[in-house]
Amino acid sequence: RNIYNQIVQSKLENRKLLAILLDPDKIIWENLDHLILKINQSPASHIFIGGSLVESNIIDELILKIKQNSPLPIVLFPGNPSQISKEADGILFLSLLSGRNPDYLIEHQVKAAPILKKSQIEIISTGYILIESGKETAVERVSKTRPIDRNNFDLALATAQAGEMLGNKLIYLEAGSGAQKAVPLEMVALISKNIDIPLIVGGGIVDLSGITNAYDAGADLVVIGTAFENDTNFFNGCTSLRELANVNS
Ligand code: 1GP
Repeated sequence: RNIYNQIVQSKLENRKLLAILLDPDKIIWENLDHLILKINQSPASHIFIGGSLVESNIIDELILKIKQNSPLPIVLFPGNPSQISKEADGILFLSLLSGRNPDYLIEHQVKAAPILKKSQIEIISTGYILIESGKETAVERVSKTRPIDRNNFDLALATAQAGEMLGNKLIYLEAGSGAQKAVPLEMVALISKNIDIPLIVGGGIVDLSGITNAYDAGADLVVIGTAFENDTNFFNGCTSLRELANVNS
C-alpha cells in the first residue's frame, strides 16, 4: 500500500509523474506485447486502466498480462464498479465532484465498497472534477453531468477545495478523454497553489510540451490516453521524466 505515499513523496521532492491510460475496450490484443514494450520505454511512472464504457471481464486478463511484462504500478481508473479488478495494485476511488448526479457522487461507491473491502487493492480517494473542453465528452455523456465552465475558475477552485476538505487524497482535473481543449493552464496553476494534496491533470493533452506545460503550471501527475493510443511512438526519444521536463527548456 504505497502508491499514494510515493505520489506524496514525489510532490514533496518536486518529481513529476506520468500515467499512461489504457482503455481495455480499445486494446488490440495482438499488439499488446508491443504496447507494453513501448510503455516500458516511455517515461511513464504509472499505468491507469479504465474507460467510461468498459463493461467486460477482460480487465483481469489485461492486468495480469501487463504485470508479467512491466514493473509499473497498475491503478484502476474506473467508470463504474464493474471495472474493479482484484489484480490491480490500486484504484482511484472517484467521486465526480463537478456533477450533481448522486450515482457518481456516492451510489457507485456504495456498490464498490464491499467488493473493495475483500481485496488487497490500495484505495485512493480522488475528487474528480470535469472541466468543459469544447465538445461533449464520454464522461459527460455517461455520467449525465455538466462539466464546470472552463472560465469559471472560482467554482473549479471551490470544488477542488471542498474535495480536499472532504478528505479526498487527490484531485483529478479532467477535460475528458480525447478532449478538444485541455484544462486551462491558469486553472491548473490556481488550483495547485491553493490545495495541499497532489493534483492530477488529464484529457486532451496531445504533445510533449502539453505535458511539460501542465507540470510547469503545477500538475503533479499528468495522464496521457488518446495520444499514446493513436501513436505508440509518442514518447520516442524521451525515456525519463527528467528528459520530458527539459522539452520546453
Ligand atoms: C481521460 O484524462 C484522461 O480520462 C486522458 O485523456 O485520452 O485525452 O489523453 P486523453
